[in-house]
Amino acid sequence: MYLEKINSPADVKKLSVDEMTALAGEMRKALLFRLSKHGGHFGPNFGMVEATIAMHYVFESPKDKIVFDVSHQSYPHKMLTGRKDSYLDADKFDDISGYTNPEESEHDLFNVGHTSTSVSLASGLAKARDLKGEDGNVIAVIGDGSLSGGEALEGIDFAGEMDTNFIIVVNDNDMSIAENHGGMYRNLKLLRDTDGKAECNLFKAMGLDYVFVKDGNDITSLIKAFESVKDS
Ligand SMILES: Cc1ncc(C[n+]2csc(CCOP(=O)(O)OP(=O)(O)O)c2C)c(N)n1
Repeated sequence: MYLEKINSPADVKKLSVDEMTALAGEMRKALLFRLSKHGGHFGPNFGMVEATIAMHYVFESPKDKIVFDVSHQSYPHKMLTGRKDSYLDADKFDDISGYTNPEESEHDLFNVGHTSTSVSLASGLAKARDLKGEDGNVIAVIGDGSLSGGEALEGIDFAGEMDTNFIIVVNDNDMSIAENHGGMYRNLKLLRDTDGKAECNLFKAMGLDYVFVKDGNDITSLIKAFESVKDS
């Protein structure tokens, strides 16, 4: 079993793509084990398994800072950052919370549970890094449902003129707690339908560079995309 041997992101970096694919299967089993007995967020975490493996393969957390929106999709991240036992051993279920928590790990940046927070929080980290003359990547992870919240839009607006390393990973799974509403979602659909090639692109219009990944569960294309934006 690969998951049993993962104590930090350094252990993920030693794996081949085939091994990471096997690890993803083990992580889903562990998620199902914990969630079916203990409760928690199923869909958001099942959807983020490969993306989280790829992020920890490419980036150097905790120097590189990953900020999760809501943080209800951070369970795969917890598994890969020293907390796997709380998904493998029922006696350890209560050692961790269902959201990111800086008291649990140096890989968790904020205590959050609200939507639409990650881009603004992460833009503050990026600003602080630059003011202190430090380097490292700052990555905000946000879902399509949370993207239309006011605080997310403020963050994107701010990011568009920061002109510094700042990466926003939009997990557009066309799923939210309720149906998405608003003009933004027409553009997200257009981008999905055109493999990200549509001329009308709300991210580019806000001043950001844009990389499209069609299959968000394909480790190879996720690694390629993250490597293309790392240190940019
Ligand atoms: C301010 C606020 N409003 C509502 C919620 C309830 N809530 C939790 S997750 C979520 C939306 C999740 O959808 P999305 O951002 O697309 O993420 P996904 O679960 O698809 O990964 C909502 C509305 C919340 N946590 N905070």
